[in-house]
Amino acid sequence: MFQPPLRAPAGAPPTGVPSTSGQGGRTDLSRVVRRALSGDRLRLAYQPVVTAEARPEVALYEGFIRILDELGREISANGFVAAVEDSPLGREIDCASLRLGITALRLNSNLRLSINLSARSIGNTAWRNLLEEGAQRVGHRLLLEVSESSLSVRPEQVGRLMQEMRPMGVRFALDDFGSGSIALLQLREFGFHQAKIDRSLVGGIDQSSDHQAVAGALISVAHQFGIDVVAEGVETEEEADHMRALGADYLQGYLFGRPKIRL
Ligand code: G
Ligand code: MN
Repeated sequence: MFQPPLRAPAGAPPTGVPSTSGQGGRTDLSRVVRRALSGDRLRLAYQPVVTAEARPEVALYEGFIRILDELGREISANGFVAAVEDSPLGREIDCASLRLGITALRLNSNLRLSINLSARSIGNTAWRNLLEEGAQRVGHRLLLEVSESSLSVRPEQVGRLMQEMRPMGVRFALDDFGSGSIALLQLREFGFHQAKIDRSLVGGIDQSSDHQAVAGALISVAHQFGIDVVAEGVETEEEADHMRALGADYLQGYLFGRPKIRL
């Protein structure tokens, strides 16, 4: 079984995000992030993506960036990433995430890993250098996830990156598929390898014929284009069964495993 390279101290439960409310909330979060960067307290948490068979097997992992507080406890990423996304610190987090992912791939020759790409980092020289250097060694086991919203904001930059990285074997997934920002033809035009159906469609799909209709249509379009489909955010057996019946190729979500720093 694959072992990620960097470990969190054992037995440390996740903690909440420092407050973002009130004056100085953003500053507090920036300080937490800056200290974590300088103190080597950023980690990837790995969540399995499994085959949609009756006996699921892990096909790859998605890496989510996490920070540890001074006591080694995990802090949920959503708050701090959103708070610094537009600033230079956001680029540093993206670089750290990519560096950790590439290191994990280099140390584990069986590992396939997907990393979330922020469109804002595509033009960043440090990030780009890291990607090119890493892709030469482990590009064929790396998948980069581009969200629908990122694609709609910077389509030319994303398209160019995809073209330039493809010869090195790097593949691309469209994240949050079905959340609403793109035209379906773009799936084909950009040459995505994988489409990840948004959690908002998958959650409770067993109880909504509307969600079933939309997810079924998205899967059908992706398959017509020769693109694999992952259902994100699968939390119950009922959701998994429905996504299997609709033809999803892979399933991901708490039902199969939460993101973990240590596997
Ligand atoms: O945008 P993206 O799909 O990469 O976001 C993934 C986020 O969803 C991560 O923060 C991850 O921890 C979270 N996540 C992963 N699986 C599940 C799940 O089954 N349910 C919910 N609610 N969140 C999930
Ligand atoms: Mn993702």
